Amino acid sequence: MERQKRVAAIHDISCFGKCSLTVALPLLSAAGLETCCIPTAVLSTHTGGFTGYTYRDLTDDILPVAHHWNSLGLDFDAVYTGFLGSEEQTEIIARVIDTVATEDTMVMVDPVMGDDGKLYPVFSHTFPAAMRKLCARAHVIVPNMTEAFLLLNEPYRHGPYTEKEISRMLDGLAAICTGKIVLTGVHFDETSLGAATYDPETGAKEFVLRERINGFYHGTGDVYAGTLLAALMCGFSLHDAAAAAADYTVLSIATTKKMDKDLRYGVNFEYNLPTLMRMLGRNEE
Ligand code: PXL
Repeated sequence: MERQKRVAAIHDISCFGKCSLTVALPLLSAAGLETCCIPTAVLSTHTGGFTGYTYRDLTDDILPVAHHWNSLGLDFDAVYTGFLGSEEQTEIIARVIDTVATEDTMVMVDPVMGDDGKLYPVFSHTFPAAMRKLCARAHVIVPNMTEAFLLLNEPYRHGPYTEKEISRMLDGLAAICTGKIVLTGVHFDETSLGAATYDPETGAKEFVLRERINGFYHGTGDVYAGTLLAALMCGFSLHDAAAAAADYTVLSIATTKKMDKDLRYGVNFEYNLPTLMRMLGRNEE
């Protein structure tokens, strides 16, 4: 049997609303990965559309967890970060990477900061600069269009976009992060939606577009990023991993749409986990 890969996922726990760790852990486990986590905060719900949520900050616990892991001699095939509660946490995560990552560890940063042209209200206007520094440490970044504009320090522009415009944005992001780039929320018309990828090793810029399903479903960025990492860890190329992530996100949205649920409650990604395992080739082992 092949050696089991080990991943560290560093996000908040939103106790209700399916995002961050409650999405990352099951997806990565379904991919057969040993999944460890560092919770950065515990909230009663995510912040997207709910009010009155509780927020327990765990900033002081993050580095001690990493130091303890280090004392045990644990090594990691990937470190994956998402929603971080403060600028201070972005600096602490850089120190976690220094502590637990080796030269063989893939660092994936999802620079969770906003959506639909808006910075999430929990973040100050100086947060994107701090996130930019963390992206510089990554081998893979997965910004959505809002986050890409924030990282580039440019005003947001609604799509549809042109290929030239997306190519220019990928070049700008490549100046911030020398790793692979997967830009989500890309569309050239109103009927499709997907991602653009840039691989600095080959210089290839590619697009993965799928039919758009209307409606804003919360947590889909986390389903996309978790599946992307799962596929990369299973040996998929950047383009194939971006395609698998798009397919699985669309499948999760389509399943949710049939159930007519509150869009804040997150998508039903659980129903199709057996399909994800097949997509990742896990049933053939
Ligand atoms: O899905 C991104 C996310 C993660 N964690 C928390 C959030 C959000 C987006 O709103 O509020 C706490």
